[in-house]
Amino acid sequence: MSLKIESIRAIEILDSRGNPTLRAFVTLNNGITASASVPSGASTGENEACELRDNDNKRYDGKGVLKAVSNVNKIIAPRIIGMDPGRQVEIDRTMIDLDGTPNKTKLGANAILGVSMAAARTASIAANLPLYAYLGGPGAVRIPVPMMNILNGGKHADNSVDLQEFMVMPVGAPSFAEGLRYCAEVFHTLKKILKKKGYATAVGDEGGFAPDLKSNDEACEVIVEAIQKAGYKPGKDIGIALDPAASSFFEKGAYNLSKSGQGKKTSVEMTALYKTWIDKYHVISIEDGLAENDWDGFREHTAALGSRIQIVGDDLYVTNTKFIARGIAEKSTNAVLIKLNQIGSVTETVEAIHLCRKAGWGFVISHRSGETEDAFMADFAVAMGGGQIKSGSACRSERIAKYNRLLEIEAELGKAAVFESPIRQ
Ligand code: 2PG
Ligand code: MG
Repeated sequence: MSLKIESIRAIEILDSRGNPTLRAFVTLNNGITASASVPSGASTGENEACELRDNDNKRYDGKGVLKAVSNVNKIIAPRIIGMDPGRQVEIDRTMIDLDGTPNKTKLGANAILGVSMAAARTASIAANLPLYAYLGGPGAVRIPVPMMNILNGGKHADNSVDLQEFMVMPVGAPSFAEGLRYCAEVFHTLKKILKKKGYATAVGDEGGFAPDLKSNDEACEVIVEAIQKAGYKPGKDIGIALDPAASSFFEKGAYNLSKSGQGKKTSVEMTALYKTWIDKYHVISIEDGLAENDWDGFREHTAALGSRIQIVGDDLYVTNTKFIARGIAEKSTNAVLIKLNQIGSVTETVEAIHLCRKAGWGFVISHRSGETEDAFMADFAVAMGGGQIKSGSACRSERIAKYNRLLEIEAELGKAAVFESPIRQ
């Protein structure tokens, strides 16, 4: 019996913020069924593929996804049913063509990606392979170093910190399991330090603490203190990664650090500020240090800092080969943040990664601030072998689901597993 997709359906579910998102199910003619759920961002890049929402204010404040669900059930399903589940590129191209718009505005990237991921997962089960091995082949043995977000600010928290994410990377750990332990211990130590200083220890959207610190500097200081108090060497065992998400505080041509009261800065001044943090706090990676349209600023930013640390583009590229190609030509960064739902299909995400590899650039597989319990991206990170994953804090099950899946994969691979940080200080 040749394998064929027999049915496809979608439902509306909730993400980690309690907002609707889409889950798609793909069933084969041999009875195998698998599903996949689509995440959702808050600090979204303006060029991201369209997350189709109903805009019906009577439901979920307009955020319902019933149109996208219906697009899966009524438009995508009839075209994909009958196809071989192993032909991922063909499945994805069919949906992209069916949509026919540059940013998937007709069917919705949420509709297309849900089916794309569910098809891959169903095919992996049919092939009797774990998802990472199905997508990455026998060479998929590299477990990524986590970029663990332990302090939240910016659009992800109501506090006085402008920068969105302060993360720790266990670059000196011998394995993923040990690295995760390092990070979780730092997270718990940080909680004690914040408590002692009289700060709140409630968490933000990605599970990092969201205290009302006095400044962005203080955020770095308490993290370095937490690394040391947990028994690790900053820079050697654990480095700091930042995602300022600078588009969210770029206003009228200036970087406005208004939450912390540090005032307005030019891109050159921002780069100078980052340099002081690299020198003082063992910062080894900065993502979206400047705004998404500041291509000139990024060139200078990377020329100034790129030989010392990893410079990652997120909103700048939105996982889109068109923008990544421009970045490579202009030396805008030296790494790319990869989010499946920014572009809207597994095939196009893999294409974005190919481009990074060709340029010798790093890439980081990333979650969104609105997530689900689906750990697809953990398998995807191992399959792509880039050695880095960003999946939030050591708290909130939608974040932990990815880390736990990586623990499972590392254990399954046993001696074959490789854990090697692509960046060090
Ligand atoms: C980011 C992401 C994930 P969001 O900016 O990198 O951390 O946030 O999903 O809100 O875009
Ligand atoms: Mg980002």
